[in-house]
Amino acid sequence: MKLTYQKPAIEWTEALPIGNGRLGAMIFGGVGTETIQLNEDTLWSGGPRDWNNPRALEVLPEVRRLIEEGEYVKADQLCKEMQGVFTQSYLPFGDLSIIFEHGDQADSYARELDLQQGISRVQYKVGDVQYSREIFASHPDQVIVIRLQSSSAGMLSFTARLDSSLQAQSLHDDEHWIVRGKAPVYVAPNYHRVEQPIVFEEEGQGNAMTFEGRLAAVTGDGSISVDQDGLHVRQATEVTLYISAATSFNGFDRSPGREGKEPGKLAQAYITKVLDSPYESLRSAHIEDYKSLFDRVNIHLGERTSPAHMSTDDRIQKYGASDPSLVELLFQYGRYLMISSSRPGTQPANLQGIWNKEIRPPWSSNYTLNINAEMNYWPAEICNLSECHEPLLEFIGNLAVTGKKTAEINYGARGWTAHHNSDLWAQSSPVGDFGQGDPIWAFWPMAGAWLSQHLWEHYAFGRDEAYLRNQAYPVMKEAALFCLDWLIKDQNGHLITSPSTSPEHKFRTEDGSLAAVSAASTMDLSMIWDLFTNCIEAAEVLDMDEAFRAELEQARSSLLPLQIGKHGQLQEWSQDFEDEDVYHRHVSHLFGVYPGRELTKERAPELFTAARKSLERRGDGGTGWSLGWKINLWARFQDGERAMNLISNLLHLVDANARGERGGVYANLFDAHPPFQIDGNFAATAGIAELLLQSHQGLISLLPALPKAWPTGSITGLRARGGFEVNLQWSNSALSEAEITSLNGETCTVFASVPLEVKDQHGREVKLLDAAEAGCISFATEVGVKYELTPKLGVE
Ligand code: FUC
Repeated sequence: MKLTYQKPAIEWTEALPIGNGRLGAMIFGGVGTETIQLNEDTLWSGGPRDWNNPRALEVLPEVRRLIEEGEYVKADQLCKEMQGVFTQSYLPFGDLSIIFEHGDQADSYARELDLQQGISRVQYKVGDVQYSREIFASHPDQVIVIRLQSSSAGMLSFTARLDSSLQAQSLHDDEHWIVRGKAPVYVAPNYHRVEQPIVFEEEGQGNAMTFEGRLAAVTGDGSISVDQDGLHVRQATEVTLYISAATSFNGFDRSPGREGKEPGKLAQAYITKVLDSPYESLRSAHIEDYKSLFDRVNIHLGERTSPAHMSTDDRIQKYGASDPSLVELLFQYGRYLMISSSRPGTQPANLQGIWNKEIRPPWSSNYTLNINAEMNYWPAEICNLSECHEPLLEFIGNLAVTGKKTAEINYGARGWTAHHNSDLWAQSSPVGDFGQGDPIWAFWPMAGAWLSQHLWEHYAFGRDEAYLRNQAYPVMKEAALFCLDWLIKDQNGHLITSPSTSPEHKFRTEDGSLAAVSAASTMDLSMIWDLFTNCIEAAEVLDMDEAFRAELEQARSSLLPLQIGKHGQLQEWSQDFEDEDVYHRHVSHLFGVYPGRELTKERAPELFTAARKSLERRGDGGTGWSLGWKINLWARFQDGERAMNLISNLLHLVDANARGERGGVYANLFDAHPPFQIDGNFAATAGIAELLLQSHQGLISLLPALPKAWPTGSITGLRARGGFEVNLQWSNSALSEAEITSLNGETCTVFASVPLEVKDQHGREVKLLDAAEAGCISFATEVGVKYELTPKLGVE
């Protein structure tokens, strides 16, 4: 479980990421100069603003009329008047550079990222002296720790400094090197052309976010001094460097300038706290904390087929998915990245997780809510990192606050809504700078419906009823209220959405022009079905809101039915329009297959077949995240071979400077849209799990889509809905044993392709109940008990 390389990184996408949820670092591992690029997850441009637009409500009836009359292009135009501001941008914190006196020439160079310990290491020899570095981001201690060592006494001499590319000063006190700065008050998205894309406020205005970083060193035998050039260490054998960082961010609804925290105090406090701790105790606290999450899941898909010493980028290029252990690494890397970018109390992982070097990163490195932000969290529950899901769940709560105003002002609706993009400030309106955006992405008031699925799924897996009652359901209910008000009746009395888009994919109108908005895209209807269904089930669990439940049931049954088009495909729009691009990267209309649960073979066989046809038509190409979505979809279609093809396409090495629609991974295994976007990493992890275990149909399906390439293997610690933890072993491409631990004492229903018998952890036979579903077994469980399921001997 290591990423390994025999040379330092030159490109950022060769550098290795570490993180503690809040602090992130990209380690280049240079010999003469080490560069460590730093991030702090609350360092964003801007502050809370008014992004709502009363004009939206004024033009809404006219937009709806145009759509009804089939004037889609005109409707698109008018829809532009419904927009608000662009979101703000996630920012880089700074760069640490360490300039070594030993120079650049080294032998026996190696660097690695150890996923088992959450530590990155660099080693090399200069002459006879062996140098080594160990770097980690500690969650318990909230600092980045860098341990430098030389094999001969006193051979470490260097100068280190931390600098920022924002409006910042680098200074020092007697002991620490300090960087102190201000974030811009405005950063335009990288795709938006404006004269002044980055705006810092004038002196004395006091609205901007401020930040501070500190660097300190401890050594046993060397000398340490600080001056205006940096922090100097001379003739040491062992040195530990500590980096702390903080911003004035004090909540999504508070001015980071006027009502902010004091970053200087925070950065100082973090560092003072660790200076007296021995390195070993910081290191073991970090490892213990990290392993408590990482070790929950073990995976084995087959023996390594690439040579043991081959570097990770070579393995990707020469072996790709044909090396099962590289697929294991990809799977665990997604879990590693989640642990490193999303912890209780931090911000949710954004488009780049927490790792970003640019002031104007691609798409502002924001929260893109029409797929990417949700995709980030697909592995959280199934891959046993439920607490890492929390930052998103909290964030949804913030959006429900800002989005309530948007619902009211823009649409005159109850409840809350959010659109295609959001940011640290929980922006909830459409983006586009009041008419500059294309409605194909800017107009999409459905984020509340999609995000609410995460609130429900956290309960579906963990069964925490207090959480459902106090945190999740109230927000889900308000999202549903918005949808109830947003839905209108068509001439036949069906409920439809209008205006409606299928994210980022246009259709051809009768005269061949391209248009974005129409009525009732399949995705809208599927997400509303999902939200209403989840709300109904939640209210049942909580035994409340009977009348509301009935209203939702009524509305759900009145939704315009999904339709099958002329190619036998699941229609993407309510009319059987031609696609702008049949290979388009978004597969929004397949929401009901994954991540939803509306379309299954059992519930809706014809639509399920049509959905599969749609996916076939889309092909096996796409951006990184698009490939990731398709892995999950093929898993739900129980086609392991097709999923394997997608995994193979994703494990394609992408050049650091490539752009476009052919996805893959970079040398550091980061997902390449390209450019870098972390969503594809998370989707790949979720998809690999989904091939081995599914639980979206009220039962646990074991090895539903095992690819032939992994005839023998095992996975432990996956979670299934209903409060179960599952270990699986298989050989000859068939299940040999499953262990299911019940965390909530619910009845367990299991489907596998072989007949099974069940014993409890003491070897006692467990009585089977009558299973409602054909081919399944069902048994009652007790909390905390592990059940062993094995194929019945002699039964084929
Ligand atoms: C959506 C996608 C793009 C990109 C962007 C961040 O708009 O269509 O491909 O991933 O999000």
